[in-house]
Parts: sequence; C-alpha cells; structure tokens
Amino acid sequence: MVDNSPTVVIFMGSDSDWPVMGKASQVLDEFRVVHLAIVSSAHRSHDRTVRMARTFTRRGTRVFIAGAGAAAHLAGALAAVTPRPVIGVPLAASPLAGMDSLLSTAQMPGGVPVACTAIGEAGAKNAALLAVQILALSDRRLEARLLAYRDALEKDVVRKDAALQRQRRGGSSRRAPEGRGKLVR
Ligand code: RP5
Repeated sequence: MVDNSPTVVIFMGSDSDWPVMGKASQVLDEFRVVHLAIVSSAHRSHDRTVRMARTFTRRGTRVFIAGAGAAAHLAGALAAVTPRPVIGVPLAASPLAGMDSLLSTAQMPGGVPVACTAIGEAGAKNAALLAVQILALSDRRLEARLLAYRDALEKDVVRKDAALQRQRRGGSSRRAPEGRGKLVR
C-alpha cells in the first residue's frame, strides 16, 4: 500500500537490498499496514536520508525500518533524527556475510536506541512483525490480526508434527515413533 503519510517507512541503503527487504513489505501488506519502501543511503545520500526521516516523522510515520549491509549506519542515522522507533535489519552484503552490519546496526551508543533483528530474510520479516506489534499497542483490530497470525503459526507446527508422526509410523497407527525420544505435540 502506498501513501503520502505512511504509517511505516522502510528505508534501504541500496536497491540491491530490495530482494530481502521486500519480505518486510509483504508482511506489512498482509497486515494491511500503509507503508512506503525507499532507497536512501546513510553514506551515499546522507542529507537526503535525514531530510526524509524528518519529513516522514512530521507527517506522522509511527515506525521506521532500515535495512542495510556492510557498514550499516542507516538505522542509526534515522534514529539520530527521529523520536519514533527504528528497527534495523542487518543484511549480508559484503564478504563478512552480515556480521559487519549486525554489529554496526546493534552497537548504538547509549541514548539513541535501534531495535536490531536477525541478519537477512528472517530479520526483514521480523522487523515488519515487530512494527505491527508496536502499532497494535494502540490498535485492537491489528492486535486481533496478530493473534490470528500467531494462531496460524501454531497450527502449522501441529500440522507438520502430525505429518512427521504419520511418516514415522509408516502408515501403521500402532507403532511408536522411532528414534531417541518420543515427539510430543
Ligand atoms: C549498503 O551497501 C547497502 O545497504 C547495501 O546492502 C550494500 C551494497 O550496496 P550496493 O553496492 O549494492 O549499492 O550501503
């Protein structure tokens, strides 16, 4: 969903980050959260990034998500100029495979926090879910969608476990699962 006063803005340091950060956008779409995705670097277009963060803050954006790789200062640069929560997603974009961006995103000095998720796709997805959780604090309908999502996650695990148990019984309902421990649902 695209809007001039988006509830969430996803910043990316480069268009090369989109294949991963698109997962965050997909989650926000699923939860019907109005958002924008923008390419703007903390280093290559610093002034523009700061200007945009200030403009979106003024327009009412509630949460910022920042995905960047290598020396990932994007989330920190946003957090420096907005009082709104900033969630950083470290990306694997250099020979250090994301360890560089993980540390440069997470290791903020005291006083200017950034919430930091896992490296890569799981982190992008979780950044969006965390944003939804923050928004759900003051939105009961969003909270209901979140609870339904969690419920679906659990059902999926139960379904997968049931399939595993069927497979291990080899079709017989009387044989116990083999292996070191019995799997319990
Ligand atoms: C970071 O450098 C970007 O966030 C990206 O992850 C990485 C590489 O950028 P490109 O060289 O692909 O533009 O600033």
